[in-house]
Amino acid sequence: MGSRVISNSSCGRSARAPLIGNIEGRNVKSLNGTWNALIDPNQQNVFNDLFHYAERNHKPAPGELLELTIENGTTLKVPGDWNTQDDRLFFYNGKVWYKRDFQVAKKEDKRYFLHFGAINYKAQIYVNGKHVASHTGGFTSFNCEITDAIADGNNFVVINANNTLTNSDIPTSRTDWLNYGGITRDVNLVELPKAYIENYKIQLNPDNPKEILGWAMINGASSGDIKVMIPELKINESFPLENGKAEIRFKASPEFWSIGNPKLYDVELTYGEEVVKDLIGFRTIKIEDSQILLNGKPTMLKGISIHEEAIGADGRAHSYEHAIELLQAAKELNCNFVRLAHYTHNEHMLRAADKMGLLVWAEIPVYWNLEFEKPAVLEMAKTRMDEMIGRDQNRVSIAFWSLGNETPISDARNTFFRALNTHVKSVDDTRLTTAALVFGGEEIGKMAKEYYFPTMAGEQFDTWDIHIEDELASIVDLPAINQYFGWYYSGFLAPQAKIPPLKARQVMLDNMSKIRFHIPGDKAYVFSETGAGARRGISGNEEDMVIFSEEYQALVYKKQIEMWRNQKGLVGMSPWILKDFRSTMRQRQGIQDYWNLKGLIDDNGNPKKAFFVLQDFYDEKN
Ligand code: GCB
Repeated sequence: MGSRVISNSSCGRSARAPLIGNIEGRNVKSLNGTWNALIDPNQQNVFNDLFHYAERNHKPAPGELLELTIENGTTLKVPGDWNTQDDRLFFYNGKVWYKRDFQVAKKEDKRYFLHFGAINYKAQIYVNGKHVASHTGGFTSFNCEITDAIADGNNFVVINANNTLTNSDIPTSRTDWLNYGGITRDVNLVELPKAYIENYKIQLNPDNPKEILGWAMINGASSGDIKVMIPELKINESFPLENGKAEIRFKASPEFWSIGNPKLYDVELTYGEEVVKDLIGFRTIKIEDSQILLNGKPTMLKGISIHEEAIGADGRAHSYEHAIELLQAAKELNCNFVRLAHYTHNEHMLRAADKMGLLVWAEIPVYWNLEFEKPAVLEMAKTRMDEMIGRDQNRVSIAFWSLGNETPISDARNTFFRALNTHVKSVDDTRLTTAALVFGGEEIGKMAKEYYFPTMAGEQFDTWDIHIEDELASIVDLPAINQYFGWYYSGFLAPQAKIPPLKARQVMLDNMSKIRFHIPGDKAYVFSETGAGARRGISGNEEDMVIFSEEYQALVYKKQIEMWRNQKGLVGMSPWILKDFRSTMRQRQGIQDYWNLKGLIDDNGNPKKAFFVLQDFYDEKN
């Protein structure tokens, strides 16, 4: 059982505090709604002007000349990205100031916190004119204590959100998704007792499924007992605190949570006057003999990748309803597994996946090329992981922690991943680690030389062997491969083989069933991405292979499926992607218009032809 996640933040009565686990199970008041906002594109001195008025919580009087003040500025909905709330902010990367008033009936024997589901990317928080916390990282939750900063009655909070990304950030500014800015997830005011349950972990012992293991941390007291109750299992046990932490261990034989039977138990933790309620499931996940075993049973991962964008509602998904709609679409596809790419999704997704019986791959935005050689970048990645695990460690659906996506091979990068993998294992050993490997141009070049040219010269090959030579495959428990046969790779093959692009695509498709992947150590692996772009409504004959037609996308899926059937050690897949998503990289006018079109459903949830191809394949695997 891994150790507790320790937040790197400073702790005080008005400061960023260690993450409060299970925010849903606490006494909260939502601060969602319409907030005042001021755009600060030039990043010049707005703070001072704003602060001048904000300090006094100045409300403009009729006839008063105020220009740069938030009360006279625009408004934005929270939670929500700014890009899709105002056309002028669609491409905006920079600072926006937010403000809202809130009331507190302040009690002397309580402590007060602000909890943020996520703010992208950097956040500065001020309460009643006082700086109380800062946070970096656009996809994880954080909270700050404001007990000493608030008064009984009216208070106000000012937040500066800045979504500017640099080469030293995680992610960097180069991403194939829209860098949605703002307070993108729920904001809550939290009232807690002086000594409260900070966080806890309650999971099945991975080595003994008849035992439950975990820990609980108390903030504000170091001794006493913490009580754990699972009424349905007749568990009612107390565990003593030592230096504020209790080790939890008891015998139990819970019914397993599984894909067909997502059994969750009511779990109650009590410390002093505080009772925290949660819904927790129990299962084991392992890899043995090149198979994924869920509760000891071989399980094929029939998956789909998902970005955090709502169906039929522009922008970042942020509600439980959005989560249900996305996961429902995955279920219609006959999935039992979702890859939540490429960053930590909101907590609603995990709660919904727990209830719907979907296995989850959870990821941090270590994406493409980071400054892997910099120790600070590794520390940042560890913090992203700690924050994700600290929030989600009791979500039974999460089977895999993904360390990163398509990172170019180098010694520095391998050292980085070895350290990150060891770190994750030390924090949580009830899940498996994974990472999506890049497979691309170089390999295709090699294939062209080794296979295509000799074949043209008359020599016949029965198989196209692809040997994955990336050390990362050995570092993680479950290697995952992103491959785009039938889509990008013809673009590499055509110049190598000196054939026209259309011919290159034909060669690829004709030969896909001959491809055989070989993974170091013959480990079990998944295809974490594959796919092709199609704009719903564009059609063409399959034989014509019209780019962006639904028929061509469907053809690529058919050929992929033929290939999947021939792979040894392939234990699942999560093709790219459930729904079309916004990306500023996709600028083909009249077709893409800033959308990545590899979705199996369009933005409004309408299925494309390939949806049914994958749906049938997954159905057959039932
Ligand atoms: C990839 C990336 C993913 C992209 C996708 C694409 O390999 O991992 O973030 O969106 O390809 O559509 O090119």
